Amino acid sequence: MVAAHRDSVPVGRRRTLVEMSIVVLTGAGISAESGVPTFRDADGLWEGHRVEDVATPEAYAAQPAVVHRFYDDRRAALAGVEPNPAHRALARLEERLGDDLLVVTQNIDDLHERAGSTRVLHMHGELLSALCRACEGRVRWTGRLGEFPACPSCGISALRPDVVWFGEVPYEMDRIAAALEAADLFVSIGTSGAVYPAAGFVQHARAHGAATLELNLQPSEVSRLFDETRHGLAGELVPAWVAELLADG
Ligand code: BJW
Repeated sequence: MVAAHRDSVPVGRRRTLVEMSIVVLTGAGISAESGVPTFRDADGLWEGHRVEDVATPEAYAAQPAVVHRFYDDRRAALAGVEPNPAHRALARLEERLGDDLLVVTQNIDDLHERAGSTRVLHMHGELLSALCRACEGRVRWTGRLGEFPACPSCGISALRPDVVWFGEVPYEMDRIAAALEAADLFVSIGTSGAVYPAAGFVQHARAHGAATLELNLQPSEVSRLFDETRHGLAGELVPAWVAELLADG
């Protein structure tokens, strides 16, 4: 059962911009036009494997060198990609909204930050961070992990990618839940809606009175739950949506 929205004017125009609190969820689709492969589109990231089969702690335990090479190559590729107009539009929106905009990203790249966004939560972790399985410390990591380097804190060779695999608990869930509950508008950009808990955020936000908008190349698995959906390239849809908001506000 979906709760009634706080008022009945169209998505994104319910209040003046300065009064709105917005949560944006982003997925792989927002980085696709930067040249970062998505997971579930053709030519997806795992080279013919289902991500659900390989992005697991069990796959890492069985074949650590293979998993390290996969993340090491993606980390190295980050140096060759740039934020696109969708990332930059969200950074422009933050300049206007400040603390009233929160970007929750499932992506482990750093393109939101490089575009200028500062209020970003990486719920599935970050490529440029390593997590020590021995001391549980985190360290910024730009090199390779596949050579099994020692942890700078404890000296044990137990560093893994600081990412969230299936069966692990996503990061920052308390802050995300609080933001969804306070949001006037929830916007989902470039995600297939195939992975929970992120796919459930639209229902969480709606249940607490937010209007909801999906911007994606094609209908996602949860499109029907949104008040409004727009289909097309993030690099076009997001700047257009942000321009609408800024013009209204
Ligand atoms: C464009 C575009 C362009 C393309 N412009 N658009 C409830 C029901 C059923 C199952 C579960 C459930 N709750 C939990 C589960 C289990 C599981 C799960 O969801 N399983 C599914 C198979 C059903 N979830 C988990 O295990 C999660 N943990 C968990 O639930 O813990 C319990 C808990 C939760 C909360 C509180 C307390 C306890 C963990 C999930 C971890 C996911 N990890 C990965 C790998 C991260 C590291 C890495 O990057 O390698 O995260 S898997 C992968 O999928 C990655 C992504 O972040 C995630 C989502 O993918 P995304 O971003 O949506 O990409 P795509 O490729 O799927 O879609 C791209 C979209 O963009 C497409 O729609 C395109 O059309 C579009 N697009 N170009 C605009 N230019």
